[in-house]
Amino acid sequence: MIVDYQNRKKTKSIYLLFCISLIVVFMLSGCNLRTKVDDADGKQISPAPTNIPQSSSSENNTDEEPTAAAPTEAAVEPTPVAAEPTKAALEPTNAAVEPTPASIDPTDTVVEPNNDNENSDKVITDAPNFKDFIEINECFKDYSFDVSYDETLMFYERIFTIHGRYDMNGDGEADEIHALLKADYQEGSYIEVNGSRVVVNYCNPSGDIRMIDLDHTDSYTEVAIFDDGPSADPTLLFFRYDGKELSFLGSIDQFALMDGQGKFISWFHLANNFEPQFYSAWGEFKNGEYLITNHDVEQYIGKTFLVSGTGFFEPMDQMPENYYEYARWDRESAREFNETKVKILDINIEETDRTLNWFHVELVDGEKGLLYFWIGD
Ligand SMILES: [Ca+2]
Ligand SMILES: [Ca+2]
Repeated sequence: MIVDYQNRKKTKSIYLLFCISLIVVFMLSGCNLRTKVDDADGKQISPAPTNIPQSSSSENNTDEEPTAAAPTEAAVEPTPVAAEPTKAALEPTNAAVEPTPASIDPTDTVVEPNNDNENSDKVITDAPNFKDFIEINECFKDYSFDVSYDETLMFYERIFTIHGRYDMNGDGEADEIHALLKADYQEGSYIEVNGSRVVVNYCNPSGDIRMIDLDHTDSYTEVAIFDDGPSADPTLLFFRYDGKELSFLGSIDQFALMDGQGKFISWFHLANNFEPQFYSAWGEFKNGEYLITNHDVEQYIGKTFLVSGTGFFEPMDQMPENYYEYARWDRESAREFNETKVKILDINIEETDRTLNWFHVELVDGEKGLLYFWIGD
């Protein structure tokens, strides 16, 4: 009995010990599990919470280090990038051309999708956005030169003496501007800034002269001289002073558009009578010349536009190669358009002459013909 009792007591104690160790093991393993979860959070394995501090820290970094501009731009301007997916899609190669910025960026794992879009957007900014363009006539500075001339002389005999003071190179100091402009191609016209003179050789100045900022991304403000040209086809001559020398930048028709970032669209390269408007080339001033980049107009073929104004229409089923021979410019072929629906079937334009004026179109009643407009002589 005693043995039995002791054995049973022993079995009980073993069972008790077993239970206690089970509980201890269970508790320990529970603690371990919880520790693992905490560690996991601490080591940013969970995606949702870690991304927020990471991206905000990358923003802080970029604030301190302006060189890492990419993530900030992507973070600050997500909407414009998303709003223009077609542009990115139009030029997929561009994104591939510039892979380095994305790979250099240390935070690219967080902002990678935006970076791709942003790269495309960066490249797109090289080509102008048509919405940014306004008429040059609206861009002149609110500044008036002193202009004097002998009013008794006929307009073609006039000699304009011009003086102004304006900071042209952006160093904070006004520059002395003098000009002598002689009408109707008389010899001896010039413009001078702080003693640096440029002779204006072949010019029919109207006497109008203005200040204009052609590109707000540089410190210069340019002088624009109005040239009436030989037969009412006015142009603007641009001059820039760099702090040492005055130079002639080039000229463009007075009714051209500009984007304020050094890019222009000539009136001759605009579908002026079409709504929505489009263009065949844009240009920049480089080395005293107006250099243009062609813009694809094929994309407008097959589309319908609203046309307004006086045009000329020669009925014909096909666009002839010698279309110019069909242009009569007379009353018989003149037609008035007033937001008239016109479908473009073809556009005749050259690689080297981007004059946008010769359209083969279809009218609402099915009539097809050559449509063109008066663009001067
Ligand atoms: Ca100055
Ligand atoms: Ca400027």
